[in-house]
Amino acid sequence: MSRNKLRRIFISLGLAVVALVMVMSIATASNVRELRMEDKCDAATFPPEAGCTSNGGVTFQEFLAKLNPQDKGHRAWKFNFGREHIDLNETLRATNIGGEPHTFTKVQEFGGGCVATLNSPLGLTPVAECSEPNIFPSTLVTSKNSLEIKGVNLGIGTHNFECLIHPWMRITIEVRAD
Ligand SMILES: [Cu+2]
Repeated sequence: MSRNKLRRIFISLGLAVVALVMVMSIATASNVRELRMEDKCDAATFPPEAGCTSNGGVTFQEFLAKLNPQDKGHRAWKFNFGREHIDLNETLRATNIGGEPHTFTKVQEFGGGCVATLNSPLGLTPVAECSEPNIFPSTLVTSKNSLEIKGVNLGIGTHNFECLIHPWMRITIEVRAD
């Protein structure tokens, strides 16, 4: 076998390895699990401070009617995941498909949010995380936007997430070893 031919074989082998590594990294990057943050707010009837940008069909009157300790808030405001765990190498992507801003905040214990006017009719007191100064800017997700959290950054175990505006929006997600 000529030296040139051998070199060409080595080069193509090298290129094959590079291509394989690229394919593998793309496969890893697509390990995203989609979670939806939902609401059905109606921009026409919600007060401006609610920041509602859609016509979801639930009027502010209907929303308020569910804001009591028995109903625990309107059911259309929810985190929708369809599963209860992710793997350590996966990424959780929480996308706000509703019309209002929501937070996707990891909390030590579920409790009230940080908005007194929503807490009090529910009979809830704020979670400890409300006193963290950057908690809103770092976990707020406005309509049509998303927040990504890597499993490795959460660590193995169970994690509670809550909306600090609508505190009945809650989910517990387990991160499992791969
Ligand atoms: Cu919310």
